[in-house]
Amino acid sequence: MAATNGNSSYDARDITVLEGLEAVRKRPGMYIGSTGPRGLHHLVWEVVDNAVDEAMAGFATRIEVTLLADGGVRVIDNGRGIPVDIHPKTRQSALTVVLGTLHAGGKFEQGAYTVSGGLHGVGVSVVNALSQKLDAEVRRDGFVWGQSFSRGKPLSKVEKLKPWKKNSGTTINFWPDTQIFTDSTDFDFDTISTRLRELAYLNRGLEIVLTDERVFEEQTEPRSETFLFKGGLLDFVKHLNSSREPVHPHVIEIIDRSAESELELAMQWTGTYTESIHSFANNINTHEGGTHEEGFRKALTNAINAFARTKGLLKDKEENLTGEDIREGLTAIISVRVRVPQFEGQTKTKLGNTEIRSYVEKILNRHLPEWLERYSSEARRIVEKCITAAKAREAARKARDVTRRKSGLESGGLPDKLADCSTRNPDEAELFIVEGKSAAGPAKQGRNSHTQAVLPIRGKILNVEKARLAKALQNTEIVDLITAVGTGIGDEFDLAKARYHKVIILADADVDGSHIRTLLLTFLFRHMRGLIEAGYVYLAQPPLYRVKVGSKVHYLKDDTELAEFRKEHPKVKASRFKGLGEMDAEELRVTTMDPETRTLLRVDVDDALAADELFSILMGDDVAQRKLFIQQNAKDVRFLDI
Ligand code: 0RA
Repeated sequence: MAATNGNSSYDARDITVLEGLEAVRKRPGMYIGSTGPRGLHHLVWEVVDNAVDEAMAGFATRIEVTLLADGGVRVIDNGRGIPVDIHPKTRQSALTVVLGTLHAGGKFEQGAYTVSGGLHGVGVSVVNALSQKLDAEVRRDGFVWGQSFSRGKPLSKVEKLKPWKKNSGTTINFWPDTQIFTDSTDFDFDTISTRLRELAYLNRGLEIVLTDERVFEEQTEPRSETFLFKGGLLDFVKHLNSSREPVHPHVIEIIDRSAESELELAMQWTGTYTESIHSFANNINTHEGGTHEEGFRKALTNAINAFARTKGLLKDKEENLTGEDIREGLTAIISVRVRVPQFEGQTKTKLGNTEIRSYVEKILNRHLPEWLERYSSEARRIVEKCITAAKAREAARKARDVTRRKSGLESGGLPDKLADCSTRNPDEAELFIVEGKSAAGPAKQGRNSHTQAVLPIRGKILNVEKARLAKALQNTEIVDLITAVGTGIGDEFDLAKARYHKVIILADADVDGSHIRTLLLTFLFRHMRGLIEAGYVYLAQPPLYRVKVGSKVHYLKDDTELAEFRKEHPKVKASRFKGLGEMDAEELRVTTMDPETRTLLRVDVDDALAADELFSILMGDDVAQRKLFIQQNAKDVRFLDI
């Protein structure tokens, strides 16, 4: 509910809401999710979303985001500017109300914006409440206006700063409150850059500039990036497919604007074996899918099958291609704009509007067959790819049946190599996937056999990015893994059948270990994504160093910890573990396995898009791109969130 009434005159009910910013400071989590890094970045999204709303309404064309040297953030847009006129009843400037009132936002009047970003839309006032200082500057009505706040409270009235006949717009500077964000107020350039790039793709023609003016040791010049995509989603798909081999040259693009809703779609098939479909509603990434994706899938399956039949590529007696066959290797971005979005699901990222399912389906039923006819030689290649996928699926099914019988999956048998735990309560059960010949022994001895199971994995398991599932299922390591976890894979995946609620990858800290880790994560991401989404997948953190001071032994995770330790004990000698196998059972237990003393990293693919890109680059064919990526991201494994 908006805190203001429809005709934007304020009454007593609204006045009580004016006290609302105290509530935001008391329970920030209610408004921004958390006061950790995610909540902190939410402040930026909130201000940027307001500026993007101005762009979507057709007024702003450029947004500048600057990370200031003193820890603040500046967001400039060239929209209409937040209104400053004084409301007769409250005798307050609209600017003061927008920034000082909970939920007032910019959307007083129905129809001020056709559509607007939904999820973050808690209002700039929330940012104001959670900032130790916020300065607003508005350029409109012939002047520059300014007002400053501290922790949501105005420090002054709206001041007329100087005449201004040039462009209109809004500038918001804010400094997050260290009393609220007690862990850290450091903004992450890459996180912000990723989101701004995404926004620029989603809003074709909108120029977004990100500048980092903060001073780091290695960095002297401000770092700056400009995002402006004239091709919109088409450019987005090209970008995602840049490390993949397209099956056909043209990216399919469909755009529709009706009075009620808008649809933009871009897609292209590649020679890979996985689907990369990403959807958005009102600029928000709908990780959990929803009605727009459902409408898309239905129309796509129909259109491809109909085309295949009329061209005789699929014979009368042959079965229809399944949706899964059709989507193999497909990269697609679906973006809808909806007047009143309904977000559902665990993380409120599933679009619920039922009318959107039929809207998307209707538009695509009209345009997809048109495209396929017009580019019929490309369409034929697409269908051939789908038919190959169908044959491979049939082969995979057979292979799966065989592995099922072989592994005794149907009789509930478990892999011989698995040292299972005795508890049957998945909530307390943990599975350690242990790489390296010599580590399995100590891990089995060092575990708590009631709650901890150990599955040794030998050799490098198959790179699933380059192989179809049928092939992957010939690999005993993979079959053992699937059997032990219990959920099944792909279509048959069922989270409720997970035998462990922690699946922990334990690999050496060296290059080989990191390769195995990536291979395992790729497999889990592609075929058991639900396990990662549920937060069940972890990385163990074995130490890299052992140091002795007198008779006391310390374990240090990495070079940073060692350097820190050496400040206190400059002369200390450290021995480096070459592999997990060098640790005895007790050492492994204390440092890595025992819940009382270990640390785990939870694997988080909240941002499936970034992960998708990451995996296709890390595991795909383009060696040069992979090298470049690793050089640039050696220390930045973004899909991991502690
Ligand atoms: C309220 C009403 C109007 C625009 C805005 C707020 C607005 C808010 C923000 C926040 C950042 N940049 C912004 N730009 C505009 C409509 C103004 C009109 O009708 O002229």
